[in-house]
Amino acid sequence: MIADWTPIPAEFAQRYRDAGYWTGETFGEFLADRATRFAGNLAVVDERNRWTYRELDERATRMAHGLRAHGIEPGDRVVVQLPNIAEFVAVIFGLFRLGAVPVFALPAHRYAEITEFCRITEATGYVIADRHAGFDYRALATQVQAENPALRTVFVHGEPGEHTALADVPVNGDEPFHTVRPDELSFLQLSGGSTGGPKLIPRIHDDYLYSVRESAAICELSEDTVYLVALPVAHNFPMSSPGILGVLHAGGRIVLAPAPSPDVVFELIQRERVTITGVVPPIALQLLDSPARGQYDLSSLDILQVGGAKFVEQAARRVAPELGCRLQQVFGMAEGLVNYTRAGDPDDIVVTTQGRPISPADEVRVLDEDDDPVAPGEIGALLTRGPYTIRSYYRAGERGAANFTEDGFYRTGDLVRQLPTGHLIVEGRAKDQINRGGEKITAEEIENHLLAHDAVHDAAVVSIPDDYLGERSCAFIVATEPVRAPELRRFLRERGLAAYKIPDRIEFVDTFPATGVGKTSRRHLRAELAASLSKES
Ligand code: OOB
Repeated sequence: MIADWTPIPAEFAQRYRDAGYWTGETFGEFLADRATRFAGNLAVVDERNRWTYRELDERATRMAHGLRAHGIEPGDRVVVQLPNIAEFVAVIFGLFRLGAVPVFALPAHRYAEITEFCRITEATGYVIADRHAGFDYRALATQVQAENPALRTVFVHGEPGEHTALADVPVNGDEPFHTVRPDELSFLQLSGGSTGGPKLIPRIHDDYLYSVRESAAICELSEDTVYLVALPVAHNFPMSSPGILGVLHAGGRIVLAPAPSPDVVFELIQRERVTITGVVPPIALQLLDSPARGQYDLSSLDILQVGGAKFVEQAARRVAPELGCRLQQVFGMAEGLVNYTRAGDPDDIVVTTQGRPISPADEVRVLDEDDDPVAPGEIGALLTRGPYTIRSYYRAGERGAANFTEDGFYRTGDLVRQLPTGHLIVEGRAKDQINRGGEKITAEEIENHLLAHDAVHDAAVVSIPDDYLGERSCAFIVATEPVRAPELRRFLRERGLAAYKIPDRIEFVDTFPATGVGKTSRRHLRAELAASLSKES
């Protein structure tokens, strides 16, 4: 039998334990411990709830008992797709306690993505909200369930329709839970990916909690921390960099924002005396440019973290003087490696670099096209290996193998320069991905959907520079019969593609540029099309 994924090899694991990086802590345990230490402190705040640590811990335990009563077993995969609400925290800690494995989906995902997650993981449960941002997730769930026989139960926050009400799930119980091992699969996170369909990232308690603890230390979190979740909570950045897990680990307070608009964010910073939040560059720009800013008291805000996509220096320089807080750049990836600028870094480093790795054990290689090291300070492809970076994707087989070297380095697909201080500057990308304001789009995935249309002979998806989002997407189409852009967009939406993946621009061409002899290289084709587009703009 082929294993689902390749763990970090035993000799490395031992090294990480000996160094004190992997401590054997698990998610379920750490929350129980914090519930005793910080019992009466507020842990989670959203529009409707204010839960203390004790309350969160009790809710997680009751959720675990209830999920078990509904047939969810240790090791089962459960797709969790919830908006930024307190129940998200109760559900994931319920699953952790039970030893079941959350699969983190984003609210923007639709049929095409969710059905893939269910198919790959053979999920037995799917947790949704009834409606959110004008979309009814119950109908989506019914459709997904029809094609995934393993998916037994859909749990709905709100009106359940034909499914199971999440509110009815929690129960008291005293049957003990399966003992969760720290080297067990703890959850599956999503990869932006660069080839093929979505890829799932297997993380274990030991490796993830190491990154969480160190992130909390780097960001100087404490019991006094109030962290605003402005991004979708299931994304790796607000989850663990230091995110909700870092904050709970430190005994601080999580405040969940229902949307990342300036008014909502400013209002919550003022009302809850928020000390730190993390956003993607377009949101940082909105906060900087919002005329409403002056009407709010933002004096509690100490750190604005910006990451997920490149934050240009010009904007980075505005943060401290205009928002009155410190900027921290975060360059991370759900596969592992996370870089931060630090409190003691000179201002120039903070505004011009994307930080340096969390751990002294993070191995970083900057390589040329032949996989040879570039001269110090030169641009090259970033590869990494370390105590919290995966060695394989989950159930990806051959498809995933190209992303790793024989000796276990992950090919990030990012082009970087490294300073003598260890700080990395992200200079571009070698992977066929579009980074649309932090939301990652795989060119190949969209092309495959376009190719399914009868009128499409060939398709190439490229990025176009954009002042606000950093990049937008453009699909070049060679058509076999007349077809218009709105029809193609509608076609993609009907296939159930998340809205952020629908091409912003669609260009029709007679042929694609020739790419030399032999096999057509999509990589070169995309590069050529992107170059001609940026010349034009
Ligand atoms: C974060 O994670 P993912 O998995 O959504 O995306 C990772 C990719 C990186 O490989 C890089 O291409 C890009 O997103 N990226 C950045 C960046 N931060 C991420 N590119 C330039 N500058 C940055 N600061 O995006 C993520 C995970 C944890 C913490 C923060 C971000």
